[in-house]
Amino acid sequence: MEFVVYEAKGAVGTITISREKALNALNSQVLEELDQTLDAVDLSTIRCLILTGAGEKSFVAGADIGEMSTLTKAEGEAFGKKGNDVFRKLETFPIPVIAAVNGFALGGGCEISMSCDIRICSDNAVFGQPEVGLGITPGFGGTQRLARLVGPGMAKQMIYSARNIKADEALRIGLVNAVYPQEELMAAAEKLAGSIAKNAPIAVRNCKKAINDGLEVDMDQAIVIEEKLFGDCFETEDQKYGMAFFLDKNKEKVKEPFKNC
Ligand code: DAK
Repeated sequence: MEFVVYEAKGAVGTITISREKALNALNSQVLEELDQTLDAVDLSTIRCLILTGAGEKSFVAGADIGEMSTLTKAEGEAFGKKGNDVFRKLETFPIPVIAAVNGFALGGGCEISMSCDIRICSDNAVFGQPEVGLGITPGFGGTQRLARLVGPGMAKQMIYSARNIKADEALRIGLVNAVYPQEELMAAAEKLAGSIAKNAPIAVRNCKKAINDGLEVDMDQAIVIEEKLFGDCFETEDQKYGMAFFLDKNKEKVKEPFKNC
């Protein structure tokens, strides 16, 4: 692959969008490579993913404006569909995905970070939806996911004014969970991913599904979704082991890693 690098370390996989000379902007090739990379993740061993950008300046500076500027209507639709499919694949990916936002996250860059489960960022990160300044609306889910994450009032202010915000403001409005010095970001992402990967994998996957699916329906339906996914855990060896370990009074016993079962 030319623009996407994938590295697996233990139970954590890291996807790096690596098109530094264009600040990791998303062209169709990057989207296609991301799609293929996600399809190739070995879900029997990987329990958490990190998504980041190459370099210290930019996570993803948006969709590729050069490529978009010459698209026909049909090509624009195909580009939009490709982006939306990949973003949705990330959002519904069976295991959690952490966005380690290491600089600019503008337009499609902000949107791809919002398709991830958790966002942490470096102190030089800048978030924004500048699309209205380009004569378009956010097209990779920005109007929907930003409003759900930070509330409609703040999302409308950011989107209508096309104003970028810095890391400290992103933290204040709840767009990111934590801010780190640039040089500490990846270690923090790996530590967080490791803390997720050590827990019972099917339970973690079911939590992701319960939260995502539950947020799309009313509370009565959401509770039923939760009940079903809770019940499913009782068919796993990890549930039996996790509870038996707790109930075992032998304090000398060392907890074994959870299996994928
Ligand atoms: N696309 C293409 N190239 C980009 C780019 C982008 N989004 N952002 C930066 N680059 C390139 C620059 O053109 C420059 O290339 P060279 O001139 O060196 O060849 C190189 O990266 C370095 O950028 P700058 O020289 O501009 O660097 P600065 O530090 O001065 O400025 C910046 C950094 C991030 C503030 C600036 O580059 C900038 O404003 N970039 C554009 C940010 C932006 O507006 N992003 C939003 C793009 S719109 C759709 C769905 C979704 C979308 C579209 C359609 N459908 C459903 C169809 C999404 C739209 C967007 O994301």
